[in-house]
Amino acid sequence: MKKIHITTHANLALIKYWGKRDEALLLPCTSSFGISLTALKTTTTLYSHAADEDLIQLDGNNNASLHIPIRKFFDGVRTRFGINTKFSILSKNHFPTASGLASSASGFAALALGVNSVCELGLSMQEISVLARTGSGSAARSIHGGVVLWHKGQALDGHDSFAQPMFNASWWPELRVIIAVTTTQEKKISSRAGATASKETSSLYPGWLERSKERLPKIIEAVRVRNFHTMGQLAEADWTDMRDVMLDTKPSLNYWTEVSWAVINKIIALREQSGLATYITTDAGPHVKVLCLAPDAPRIQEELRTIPGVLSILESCVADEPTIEEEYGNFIP
Ligand code: 2P0
Repeated sequence: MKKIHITTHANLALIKYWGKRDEALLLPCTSSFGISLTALKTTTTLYSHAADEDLIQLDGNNNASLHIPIRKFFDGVRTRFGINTKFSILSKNHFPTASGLASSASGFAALALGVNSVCELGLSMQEISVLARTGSGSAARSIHGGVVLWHKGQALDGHDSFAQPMFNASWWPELRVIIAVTTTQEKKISSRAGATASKETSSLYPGWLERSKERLPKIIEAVRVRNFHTMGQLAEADWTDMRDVMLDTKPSLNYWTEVSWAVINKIIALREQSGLATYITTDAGPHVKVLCLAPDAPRIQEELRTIPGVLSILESCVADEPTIEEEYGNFIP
């Protein structure tokens, strides 16, 4: 029998995914673009067995409600590939989960890579990305390391909505993302519910879609020529647009806290007053992700440490490809 150990990383969007053209298949309204982060690592162990049900352990937390999307994902895999076995899954996020640090992205990416290997499905990376997407949209991006483009696709069945690797981890070794962690609490409104509400109720949503589409080729080019200012400006503009859509949603989605705003204001002040090359993005949560280049990282960390309420600071480079290790033996759940 084969047991698989997978290491994946969450992928931070610089051009965001927020809202779906198909809610069931998790097909996005926008293409998105992001970087895999070394600091947001997930390790997952997976094997198949003959027990009556899937056995799931997440960070030692056995809260059954967290297992529902995972069971649904494996039910989908069994139906689609005609598999009869159940699975044992042990997954650990080496960062705070469900609070806006993309734990579902690295988690479902690992499950898609893992099930392909355990069951020897022989899927291409494109097909693995599509499979990961059925667990959680952003997981489509996390099956790769480096810098990734997730095509929104056109097909109704979603086969062309997958992530494509654009630049590997060594493309831009000086690039850093510093994450100011501001809570260990889970967010009150999930990304899934929030994004649907934004699409349905925010009058700003269509405008953001248009601008996001225009920004995408520009940011790809900025990364290609390693133009940090252009990349940062485009990423921050896309975040600002998404943030305004979130705040304009009825009822308003306010994922940020006073501590988040203190961090954001500090970074903007550093840029405007000291000329520091640094930009901001956040996701559906209160943590703030600060983009910078390696020589400026110590100064930014130092400044963030002075802000009351910043719980920890994670410095990240662009992560390598996921790793998959095989172990053979007789595994009994
Ligand atoms: C992103 N986010 O592009 C965006 C930016 C949050 C803000 O992908 O419903 O957990 O499972 O497909 O992937 C979070 O959304 O949502 C997300 P589902 P997911 O990274």
